[in-house]
Formats: sequence, C-alpha cells, structure tokens
Amino acid sequence: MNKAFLNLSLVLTLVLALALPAWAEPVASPIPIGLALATSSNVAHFGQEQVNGAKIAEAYLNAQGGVNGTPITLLLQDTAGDEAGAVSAFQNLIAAKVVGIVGPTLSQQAFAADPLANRAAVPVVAPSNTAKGITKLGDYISRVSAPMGVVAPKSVQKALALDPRIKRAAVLYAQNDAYSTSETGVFQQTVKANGLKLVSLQKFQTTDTDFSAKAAAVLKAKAELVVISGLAEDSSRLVRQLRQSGYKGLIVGGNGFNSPNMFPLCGAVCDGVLVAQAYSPHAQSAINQEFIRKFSEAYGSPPAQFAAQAFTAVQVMVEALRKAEQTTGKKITALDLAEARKALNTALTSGLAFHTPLGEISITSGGEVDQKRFYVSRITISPDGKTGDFVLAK
Ligand code: 1QQ
Repeated sequence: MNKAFLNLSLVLTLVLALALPAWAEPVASPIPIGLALATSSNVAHFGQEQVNGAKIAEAYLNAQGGVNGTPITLLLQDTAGDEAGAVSAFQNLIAAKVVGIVGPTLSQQAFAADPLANRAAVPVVAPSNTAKGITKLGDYISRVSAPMGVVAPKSVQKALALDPRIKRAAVLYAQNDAYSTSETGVFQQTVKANGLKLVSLQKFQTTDTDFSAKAAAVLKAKAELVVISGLAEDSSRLVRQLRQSGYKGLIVGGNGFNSPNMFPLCGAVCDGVLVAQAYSPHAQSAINQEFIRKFSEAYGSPPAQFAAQAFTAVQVMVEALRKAEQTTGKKITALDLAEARKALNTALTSGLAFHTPLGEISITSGGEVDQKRFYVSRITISPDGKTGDFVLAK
C-alpha cells in the first residue's frame, strides 16, 4: 500500500467516524442485560441460586411487557470464583453490547471487575456484594445487596438476646476474601460494642481443609460464641471441625452461610447456626408470593436470599429502563448504546422506589441500597442431613 493511499484511508476513516450518526451502535431488541455470575467453581454454591433467581425475573418481567413493550434477554457469562474470571465475563458482556450488568457474585471479584465497567460507562447492579466500599468503585456501580455494616450486627445481637450469659467470643475469618475481611471488621466491632471479650481472633484461607488447630484454639480460649466469615466450603469444614472438637456454644455465620447449598455441605453440624439475612420468604407482599410460587414451581424448592437478590437486581434494571424511556421520551432501542447506558444509570440512582421480594428498596445517588427490613434465622437441618431450612429466630 503506498503512503498517499494509506493517508487517504486514514482521513476517510476519521471523517466517517465523526460523521457516523449516534445510532451507529444501536441497542438490540430484545434488550440485552448481562449476568456475570459464578456457575462453576466453589463459588457456584451461591452463583447457581443467583442464576435461578434472575431467570425467574426475566420471565416475570417479560410477561409484564418487559420495558414498556420491548422484552429483555439475559446474557449469562460464568465468572467462576476468581478475579480473572469476573474480568473476562465483564469484558465479554460489554463487547456483547449489554445495557447493564448484574454481577459479579463475590465482592472479591467486584473490586477487580467493576472498575472496568465503570470506565466503559456500563451500569452494574451487584446482587450479592456486601463488602464496604463497593459503590465507591464508581458512579456506574450500584447494589441491591445491603452492606454488611447494616446486616451483620443483627445476628450477634440475636445470639446475645437468646443467651445473655455469653461473655467470651471467638471471631474467625477468611483473610483472602474481601467480603470476609470486611464483614469480620463489623463482627469484631459488634462483639466489643456489646461488652463481649474477644478471646480468639483467627484467620484462615477459603481453600483451607484442616481447621483442627483453629478449633483447638477456640476451645482453649473458652469461647462461648463463635462468629465466622467465610465462603461455603471453608465455613462448613470449620463448623464441622469445631463441633467434632467438642465446641457446644452458639455459632453465628456471616453472609456465606446464606445459601441452602450449605445444608448438604455442612449437614447436621450446621444445625442451629444463626445467620442475618436481607430476605425472608415470610415477607408478605404480592411480588414476594409470586416470586416464591414461580421459583418453587421451576426448581422444586423455595428461594433463599441470593436468589431473591438476583431477582431484585434484574427487576431494578428493568424498572429503571422503563423510567429511562419516560424521561428521555424515547424507546431504549431507539437510543445509542452509550446514551441508553447513561440513561439507565441515571434512572437507577434517581431514588425510585422499587417494590421487590426484598421489600421496598431504593438506590441512593451514590449507588447504595436503601433497605428497611432484615431478619435473623437459625439454620435447621432435617434428619436426612442434606436438606434444611432457615427458620426465623424468635
Ligand atoms: C460478598 C458476599 C458473598 C458471601 C456473596 C456470595 O457477601 O462477596 O460480598
């Protein structure tokens, strides 16, 4: 290719790029919404429930006409359990021209992947990221998962209400996981604020299998309450080894205990563990009843928190898209993709009231969820040692 031709083609490309109308990058119909969730790895214990909840939302919202007559479609990318998986899922979804992303599963992944979406001005609604600082990752980052600072103290308070004689607490956490390190800070503060003595503070890895030394230390410290922040497999091993070592006191589990997939993993030893929750199947609202009915029909068991939060994240996106059509006076599919993403983010963070299975919530201008009701439940394992329930702690 000669130089003159090269220059000419460069100039032409430039002229074309400048002259291209805004609708050069249209929003597809049905409107694509990305799901970046863990359907493989150890984090799939949470992610599979999330995908199930999100799919119920897709069908439910499309049956209502989707976004004022335009259906939505969910594009799923598996993040697996680490940061690299979340980053590549986000990249693929952004390249697939989604208007927004629901995900990722872990806070640990969000700290790596969210900045990428924020730079690309793609709205993210986190369905389960509870660590401190998530919404500070950028203007395009919101969540429907209440931060641990709000939720976690309730479980320790409940334990003390159940047994006011408790004076000595042991706190254990996974040091290689962002949610766990964030939540344990809240737990440690709560323990002290309630006049308990922190007699043992221990770190572990989410990949650890041998917790016998930790269990021995808890017993030696004569702890009367054990508080754990970790993911599903590590936490259930820790509980098992604690009980096998002879620990008989109350156990408070963090958000990693909030999955029914913990029941078969943990079995009988998890019976009685107290967990704070941002969702209850007992919450009386038309949408929650409908959600529970459709979820149970589809999967044979009722939804728990992670499924309800994923449903809610998709719902919030769709209701914000409806509002964006009102405020722009245009169909989302008539907007340029960048405009649509911007209008979606503006609507998401406009303080709109969403009536969701989690109750009435809204998202602040800073992307933080404003939720009113939380619960504390006791894990109850059935005699089969595989199934169970979260039973509201009275
Ligand atoms: C986070 C969490 C996890 C337990 C979600 C599955 O709360 O990573 O923020």
